[in-house]
Amino acid sequence: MSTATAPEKTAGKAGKVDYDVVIVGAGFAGMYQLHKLRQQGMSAHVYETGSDVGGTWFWNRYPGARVDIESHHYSLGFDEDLQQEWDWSERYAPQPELLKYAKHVSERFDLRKDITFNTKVTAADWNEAEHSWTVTTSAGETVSARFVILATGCLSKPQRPKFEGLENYQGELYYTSSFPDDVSFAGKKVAVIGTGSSGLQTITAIAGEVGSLSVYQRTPSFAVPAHNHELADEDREKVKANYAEIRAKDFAAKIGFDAGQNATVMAADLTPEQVRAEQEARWELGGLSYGFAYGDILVDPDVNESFSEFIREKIRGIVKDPATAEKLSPRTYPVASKRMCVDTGYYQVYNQDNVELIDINEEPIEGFTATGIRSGGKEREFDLVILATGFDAMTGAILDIDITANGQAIKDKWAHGPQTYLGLMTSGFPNLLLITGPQSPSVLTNMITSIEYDVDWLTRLFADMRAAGHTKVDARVESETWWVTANNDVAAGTLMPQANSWYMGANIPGKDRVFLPWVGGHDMYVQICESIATVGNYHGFKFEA
Ligand code: NA7
Repeated sequence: MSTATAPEKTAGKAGKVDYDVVIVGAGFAGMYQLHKLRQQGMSAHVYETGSDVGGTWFWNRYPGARVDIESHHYSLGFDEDLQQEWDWSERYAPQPELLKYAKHVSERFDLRKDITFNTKVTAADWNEAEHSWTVTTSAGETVSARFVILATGCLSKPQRPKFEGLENYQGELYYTSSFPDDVSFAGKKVAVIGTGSSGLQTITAIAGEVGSLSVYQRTPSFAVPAHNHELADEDREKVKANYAEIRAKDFAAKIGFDAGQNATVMAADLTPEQVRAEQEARWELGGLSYGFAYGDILVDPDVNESFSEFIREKIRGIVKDPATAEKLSPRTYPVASKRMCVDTGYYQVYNQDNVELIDINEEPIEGFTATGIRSGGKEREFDLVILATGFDAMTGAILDIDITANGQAIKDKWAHGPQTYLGLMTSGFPNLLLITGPQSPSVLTNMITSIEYDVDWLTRLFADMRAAGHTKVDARVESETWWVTANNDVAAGTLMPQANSWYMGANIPGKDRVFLPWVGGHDMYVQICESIATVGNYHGFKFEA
């Protein structure tokens, strides 16, 4: 690295630190980052709130929890032996298997010895004189580190709405985001609030076991069938023989996995019959591929309406009661502008006599009583209530940590939305790095692909800094402003901001409406980050020794 973009050099400022790097979070991002830093001879320590590794898959253990991207895509590709030795059992792996995989990764690379569990990082303060962070944990420990990496996950701060009287409810109450093991549903009167991916998966899994099920829906989801199935040995062998090609395609894809995207083919240029045939084919194929059939689904309102209406038609074909089918049919936002759900028999549940759907727009939830929920002036009694009410996405977990640098708090800087450079740094907070941060492609892609790319990019940054004798990196304000503007502009060119989605922060009362992930695609993001790091010599970053 030359110093063409690093004018503000001061020699030899850095003091001694406990660790080169403190990593926050032991999900796939934190684990892979730890492994890479060790390989580079850096000392790193991970703090994790949970009692084990796995992040999302440690916490989200509600019934039916399952990944919505095919297992072999949603798995780490950095180590050939790891991917050859691991056998996925189903097309879409269930949560217990994903957690087992995460544990396997931690054991295989001997990661646990550098992870402190049951410990939350509560604060981090930048020490300009020493070029280091002082990190404070919930255990009262204080350690210093040259760098802090936030591997805190995009969906890790649960949203827990303050329903009136919730504290008075005497029955069983669970959140999908922290579900206990061994909950029995048999014969019970159960309510589920929330119909995003977690709600849909829970509802589908428990409907056959409960006595009765009442679903409180605020906004219906678009769900496409998973056509999940057990994998045969020959399926696994085929994947294993082709991993190199699969990973290469995943990394080159807009969404971080190959879903047969037709990004350059526009539905508007085709006949309705051709489009219809493609919709049917994608429905039969199953999975998120449906939303990527053409390049204009999230740009052209007419094309989008055709893809929305096709799903509504499928709902009407599955759900026998027309009024229920209509309630389940999304009409207030474009398909794929909120994350679509990948279901395993969700709509069919509503043909059961013991299942009722309550549209809370017609029957607003007034609150909880000791024995149930009151909505629209009517009280229903429940033995068990499940809240599947989502997350304070992308910024929640970061802002939960009291992060300060040079008298500024990140909470204040991001009061009206995140400001990052490439989703990797926020200016004024030196040596604070983000994996799949806000304004990175992250949640609009296969998270594993995004995680691997970000970790590799950061690892190269550290190596280049070490080679150049630099101990401090920060993002330039003007580069950050450019990236934030680009992020908003690209999003504004799509239909995505029309939805009241967690992508927009719209699910959290009081959160500013800002489109949080980079919508320009993983492929373009990689091109930008690569050119900035190599051709641009880390243009937009400034370094000091
Ligand atoms: P989501 O997708 O944010 O779903 C949360 C659901 O809870 C959604 O239907 C919300 O309705 C509903 N919700 C939230 N707050 C309330 C209140 N106060 N009252 C009633 N209903 C409410 O989270 P998930 O955990 O299901 O999925 C997150 C991601 O995980 C998913 O996208 C996949 O990527 C995997 P709303 O739609 O906001 O009207």
